[in-house]
Amino acid sequence: MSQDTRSLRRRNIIGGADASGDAWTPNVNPSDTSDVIGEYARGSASDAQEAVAAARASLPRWAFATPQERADVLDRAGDEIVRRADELGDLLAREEGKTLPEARGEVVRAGQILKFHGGQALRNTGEVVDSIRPGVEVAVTREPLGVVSVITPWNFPIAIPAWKIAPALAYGNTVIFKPAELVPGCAWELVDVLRRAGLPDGVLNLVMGSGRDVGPVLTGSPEVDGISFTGSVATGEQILAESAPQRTRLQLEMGGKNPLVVLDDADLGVAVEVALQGAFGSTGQRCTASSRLVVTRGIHDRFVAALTEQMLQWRVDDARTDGTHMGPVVDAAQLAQDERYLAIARDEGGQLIGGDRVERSASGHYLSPALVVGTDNSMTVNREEVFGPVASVVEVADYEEALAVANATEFGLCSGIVTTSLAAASHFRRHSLAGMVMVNVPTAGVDYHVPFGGRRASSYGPREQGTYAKEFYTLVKTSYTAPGAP
Ligand code: UN1
Repeated sequence: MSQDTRSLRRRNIIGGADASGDAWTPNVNPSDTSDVIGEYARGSASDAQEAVAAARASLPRWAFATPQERADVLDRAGDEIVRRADELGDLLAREEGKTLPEARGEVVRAGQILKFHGGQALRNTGEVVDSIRPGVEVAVTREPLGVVSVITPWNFPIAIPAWKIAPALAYGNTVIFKPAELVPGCAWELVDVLRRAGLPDGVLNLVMGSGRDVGPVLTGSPEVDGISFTGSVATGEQILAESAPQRTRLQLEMGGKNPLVVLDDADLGVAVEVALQGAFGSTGQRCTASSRLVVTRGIHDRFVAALTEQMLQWRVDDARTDGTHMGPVVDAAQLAQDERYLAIARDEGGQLIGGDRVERSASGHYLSPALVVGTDNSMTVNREEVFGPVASVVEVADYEEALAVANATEFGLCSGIVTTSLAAASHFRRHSLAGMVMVNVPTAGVDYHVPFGGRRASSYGPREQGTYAKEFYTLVKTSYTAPGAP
């Protein structure tokens, strides 16, 4: 590690300027905990208050900016992110631990998201309708929601911030952005790119730090009109309770316990590949991960054998080493949580394959992919989100039982099925109680131009992404005009 890197310090960005402050959090590489990327500001409640005030003050300027100005900023920023995909992908892999190809892909996706919403800024169309009264015209238009708190998790350090911030800006809102403490590096770069792309001061404010310190201001202030949050169910429910008295508009994306159904008629190669990527891609640290593999009897043993064989060949290593299939777990606390769930799964009667600590030359949080076989759907590992490289297998008799097990969860983010039967695929698409249904593709890894979100305990509020993002980020106005005297 070079001396330069050691001395890297990044401040919060409030009102367009570097904020003062003297509390810092080291940004540690989970592949090599001796590698400190830099020190990032740990904001206070008063920083958060200043950021809310700056966002409020700049709202008229941005809410009435031309769509062209908003489009240009987002488009320029998107171009820069795509151009710097190698460099930013390296930073992402280094601070979060997903592999370089995964990290680079996420950076490119973030750039594409910014450019997509740049285009959307120019398409904020409304409706003009004849009134039921003669001589009156009715117009339905969309105005910015206002000041929005964007609170993001550590597992997609640039794509999730991009898919919340880009539509917020496209529709004329101002933002206070609070990234997860573990991944301030990509967050800072994203804000820096956007400010250099021409965003006026105060439109996008960055408050890094602990949720305990800055969260109550960002979620409880009467000056905040909306909160877009992705993270745990517990935090989401706390935000729901704390923001209710202010009637703040909410968009909450929380956990998942996503089923992947594998039917007897599936192509075995497709089933194994879809399960591997869905369960263990990004170290399984995705709310869209396929964590419950619901497999019919006729293919169960062949599927488990083939999946195990592939899984045991996966190389778990430094996220930035060539040939690594799976990077480390994000930190020691998450690793302890993963291992706790593996112990519970074993105690409740599951048989564990893999799930071992792995030693590498550098000290990182390495865990090999884990498959728990012989489980039933009532076991803890099938009810609670682990958020690690852990999948369990539930054997079922037939499609009907598979569908019932798939739907028997308090969550409802996504679901998948691997089958060659059009009838089964069509039935599953209609009857799955999830917000997103995947047929013969992994449950994780979504497109950015279509809606994202789930049902039940997974999601609350309007959908994210694509054209649907405007439902959260705009207020509808219906105006009646009588041009002349009646
Ligand atoms: C994806 O699977 O492409 O936190 C995205 C998460 C989700 C994003 C998943 N909100 O894992």
